[in-house]
Amino acid sequence: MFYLNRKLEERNLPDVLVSDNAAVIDDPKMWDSRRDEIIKMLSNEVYGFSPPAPSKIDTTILKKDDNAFAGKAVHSVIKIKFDTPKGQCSFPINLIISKDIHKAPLFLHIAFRADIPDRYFPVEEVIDQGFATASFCYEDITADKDDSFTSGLAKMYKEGERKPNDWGKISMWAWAAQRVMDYIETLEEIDKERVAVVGHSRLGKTALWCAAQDERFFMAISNESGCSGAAISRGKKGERIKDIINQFGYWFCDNYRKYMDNEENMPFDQHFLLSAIVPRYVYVASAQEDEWADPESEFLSCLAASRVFELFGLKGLITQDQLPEVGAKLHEGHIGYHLRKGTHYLSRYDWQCFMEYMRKKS
Ligand code: GTR
Repeated sequence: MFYLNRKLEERNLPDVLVSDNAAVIDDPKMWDSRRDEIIKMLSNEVYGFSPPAPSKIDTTILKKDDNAFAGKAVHSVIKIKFDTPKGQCSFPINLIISKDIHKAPLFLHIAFRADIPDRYFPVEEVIDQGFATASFCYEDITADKDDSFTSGLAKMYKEGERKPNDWGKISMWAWAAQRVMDYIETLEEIDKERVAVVGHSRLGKTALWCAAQDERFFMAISNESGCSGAAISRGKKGERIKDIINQFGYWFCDNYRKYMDNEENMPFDQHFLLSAIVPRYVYVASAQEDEWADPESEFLSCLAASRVFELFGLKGLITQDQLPEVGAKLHEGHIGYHLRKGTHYLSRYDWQCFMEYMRKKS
């Protein structure tokens, strides 16, 4: 790996296997406490701290179609309800379970729209390949705009002045996905050990952060998540921390502002986010023309996180010693990766790859 290692060295990354007190992590037994440190660091510096899970969630079935997709599946719309410091909060999810499969693995899609199907979500194809799906629209959690945290979940947890490490909206969307997982855990029909959380772009960042914090997820799938998602920030092309904060500062905690034009001083980089998912599975998808996300920085992040899998005697990304060519599909290791041709989009091809990888690893 001479060439790729050199590429990584050029990024001058902090070592994910050296703890805050400079101890070298060389035994898998040391990983849990290192992982805790990483989650705390990313909470404090990037995404903000999330509140604890509510003591329980309740549900109501809003709609049920027993013959969805030409009779192949049951499609339920379910309201997830839970208590917050300011009263009850709720949001709807779509749950689709094939009638033919018992204990189906499930894709939990954090979605831009609630539509079933949707141009980013070919539900029937997913069902036909033996998976169940759960999904929710992220704006049903809190609006994707700078509204001073006055909408939805944000409002329910808002207390006075915002602290520098209070949660941003990515943390809120990720927390909501965890509440969906609370519900999934109660479902007999689902294989709870095989739940992958999926998102595209801002919601790819969210999917990674969700699985990083919550070990119940079997796999995180990030499609073109780019800046502050899968992509290494040091030496990144396209969108930089300054750009994302200027446009979407409310996605993060305020401490993240420290790193605008100051990436070199971050005590972490985004391979820490992928590493927090180890030894579970990580899938990163890039698109060739998605220069804003920067496929090369997404790919190198996978390589940097692979060292943590090696600590467990596992292989992270399995690749030749070269940057991936367009069309590359690297599905052998504990980190999966593909580079699709085309632009920033969550396509059917991407879903086919996710399903192929899930099948292979299940
Ligand atoms: C962009 C943002 C990216 C990405 C994208 C998206 O404008 O700068 O980081 O999140 O939106 O979510 O589609």
